[in-house]
Amino acid sequence: MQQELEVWKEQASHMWNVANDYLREVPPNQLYAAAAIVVFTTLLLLLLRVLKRTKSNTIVLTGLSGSGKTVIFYQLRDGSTHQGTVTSMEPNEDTFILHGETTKKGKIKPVHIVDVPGHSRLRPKLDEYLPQAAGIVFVVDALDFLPNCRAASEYLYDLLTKGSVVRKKIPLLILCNKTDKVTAHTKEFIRRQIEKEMYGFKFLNLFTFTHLIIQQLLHPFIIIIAFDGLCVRHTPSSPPYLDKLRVSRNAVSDADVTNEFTLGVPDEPFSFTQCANKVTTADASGLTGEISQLEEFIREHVKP
Ligand SMILES: Nc1nc2c(ncn2[C@@H]2O[C@H](COP(=O)(O)OP(=O)(O)OP(=O)(O)O)[C@@H](O)[C@H]2O)c(=O)[nH]1
Ligand SMILES: [Mg+2]
Repeated sequence: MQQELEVWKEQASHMWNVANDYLREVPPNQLYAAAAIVVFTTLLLLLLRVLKRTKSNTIVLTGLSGSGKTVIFYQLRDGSTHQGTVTSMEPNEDTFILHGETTKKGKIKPVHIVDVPGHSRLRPKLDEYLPQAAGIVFVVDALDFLPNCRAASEYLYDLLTKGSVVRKKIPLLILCNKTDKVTAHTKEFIRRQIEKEMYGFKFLNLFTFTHLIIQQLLHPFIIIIAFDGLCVRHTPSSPPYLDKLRVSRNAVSDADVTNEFTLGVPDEPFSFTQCANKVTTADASGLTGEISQLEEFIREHVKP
């Protein structure tokens, strides 16, 4: 054992001497350049690893209360509805491999799904999850759509004008749920109706904007307005006259007074194609497990 160690030591010292002789022959400049390349490549590889790791795998499910988010959450995770749900009072979140992919071979990246309740009191919770979202799924009840069209459009408008959503251009899917019922509206119809509703908001925004200027002239209220044709920025606190205005007009979204961006192109009917975010539509039935279009959207934005 001792002898083997001696032989090994001798070999190591011989190799060290050879390496030293070689390095002495190489000009110092070449040595520095080689060292710099090694350091640079190591740093680059580390950076790529970190970037790859920080790529979000979060998909946020949002939409009005009763649209079917929790049923969809369970379908994605367990492939079942857990025999019905009740109105959620807390966000539901978990990280898992989609149930539809559990039989697939190879390494599959788990997805972090967050189901944020639609109750207006719980909606502020959404702001905690949006900054890390790789995609947003806005669930719409395609069955009971018309009576809820305005409320859904306002909620969607609010989402699509949030700084955290617009700046990161988070893709958004309008998921028309409950298509198992024959009386459910089509995704094309739902998209058109929401666009029409939002076109109405655009006029109201202009109205609000004019009021802001008038009030700015009348009150020593500190307000920053940057108007570049599409975008209006102002202080987040809403002056009382705007609340009155909102009540009287009955349809101005909360987004008008709190969000940093507005939607649309002047003199053109509103269309989702004008949004900074990519907005697409899909059908689903959480109840019967028809969620393949949703799974496609998830996998498009959270690579397996
Ligand atoms: N027919 C039909 N009913 C559905 C479908 N998905 C959900 N529902 C029903 O719609 C109701 C509301 O579903 P939830 O998943 O609790 O709705 P939610 O969006 O989570 O509601 P909140 O938690 O209040 O935000 C339940 O009674 C479900 O059974 C569907 O695809 N088809
Ligand atoms: Mg729920």
